[in-house]
Amino acid sequence: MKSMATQPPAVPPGPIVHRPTPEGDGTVVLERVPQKIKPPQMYQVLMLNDDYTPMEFVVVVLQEFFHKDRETATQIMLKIHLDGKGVCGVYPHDIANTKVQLVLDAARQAGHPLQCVCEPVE
Ligand code: TYC
Repeated sequence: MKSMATQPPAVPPGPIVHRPTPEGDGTVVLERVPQKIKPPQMYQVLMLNDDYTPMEFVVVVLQEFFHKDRETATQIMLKIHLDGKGVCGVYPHDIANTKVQLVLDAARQAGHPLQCVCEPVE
């Protein structure tokens, strides 16, 4: 069996630059420049309220596709029902888009007009 990682993945070292010294005698210093990395832009997946999708269907979607427990799923569903929309989860772009598509496919398959969208966080 493969052993489990105990450390977070190491940040790859930044590039090395060749910097001539101020003396101008041809001496060059090799300098490691810190890597410029940013965390990925995150996207929140929102579900929108409508008058037709059954509450139970929304709760099950939140449990199955967003891994919410029954109580949390019910709270999110009720928030959407009352406020018009609510956040189901926050993910990198590809995962957020996939979640939206899975929800829309399941809703259409079941004949419900449920709407689900994603938008960048901040
Ligand atoms: N408003 C719906 C009803 O009363 C329930 C509902 C909740 C629908 C959340 C969509 O995203 C939704 N049956």
